[in-house]
Amino acid sequence: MNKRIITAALTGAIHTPSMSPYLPVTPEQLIEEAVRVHEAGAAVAHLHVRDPETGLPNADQAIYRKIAEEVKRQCDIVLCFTTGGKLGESAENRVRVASNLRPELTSLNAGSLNFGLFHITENVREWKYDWEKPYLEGTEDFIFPNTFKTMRQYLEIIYANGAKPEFEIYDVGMINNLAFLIQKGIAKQPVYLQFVMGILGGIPATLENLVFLVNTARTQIKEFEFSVCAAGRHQIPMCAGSLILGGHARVGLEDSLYIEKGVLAKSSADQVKKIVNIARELGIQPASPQEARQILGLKGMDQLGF
Ligand code: KMH
Ligand code: ZN
Repeated sequence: MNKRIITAALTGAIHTPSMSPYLPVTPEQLIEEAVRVHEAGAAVAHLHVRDPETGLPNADQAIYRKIAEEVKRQCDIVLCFTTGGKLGESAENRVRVASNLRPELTSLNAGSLNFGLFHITENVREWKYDWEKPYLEGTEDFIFPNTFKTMRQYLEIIYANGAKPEFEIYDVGMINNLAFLIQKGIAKQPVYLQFVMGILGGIPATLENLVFLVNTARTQIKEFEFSVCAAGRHQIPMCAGSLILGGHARVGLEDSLYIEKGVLAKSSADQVKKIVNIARELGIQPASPQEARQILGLKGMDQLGF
């Protein structure tokens, strides 16, 4: 059976509460969303956490644990924890979740980039919280730091805790970064690539660029699985392109707040259902969490730290 991994990125650290009433903020909302996306066909839930009162992204370990334990109690979805965290979070705080929770999967951002969000403030008429506008506008002068040193340090921690890194690739040079880390024995094959497309500061979300990324990865990295996530209106078309090229797909309100032009998605599960329907029309079935574990070589739920 042609099985592919559908990931749902539930909340992220990009969108802010004033942009959508459906953006999950509290642990309870995130737990509900993780179960909902599992029912809709997602095999992996990608998790960030936020201050439950204000929605400000953070790296609160107690909140991570509360969500992880409750979701695990309710379903067997794979949990992928971000090591990207809130924009501007310290390197130590970002990666702490890997040693605290000993998850199966964590992100690993494979290079630094300008992470521009200042332009998305235009379509918000009224701000609920004081932090939102400065957080977004501040990205005009923000570089998302992922140096070779922090990548090495993160990978040591991730591997020491039995997790697999999902390498976030925002541009073609990051494939070269990863090829270097593999060659030095710092990153282990087979690797799992998440092509992150359409971020201002990264590679534009076009099919030509996706083919370019896949071909470059085939040239520079021997064994890999790849997935695609794309910002905003590019989300579904680029995920469909990934499926056609043999890849996996990531949707979720972290990357797009919409289900179609001008219509806010009420849940990441709506986007999961949409990409699952497209996959099925292409003769592709969504992988179950267990099948995703086999595809990615994950350690299984009996070795988690939660
Ligand atoms: N926020 C996405 C653009 C991470 O969390 O470490 C990429 C991402 C990376 O999800
Ligand atoms: Zn993320």
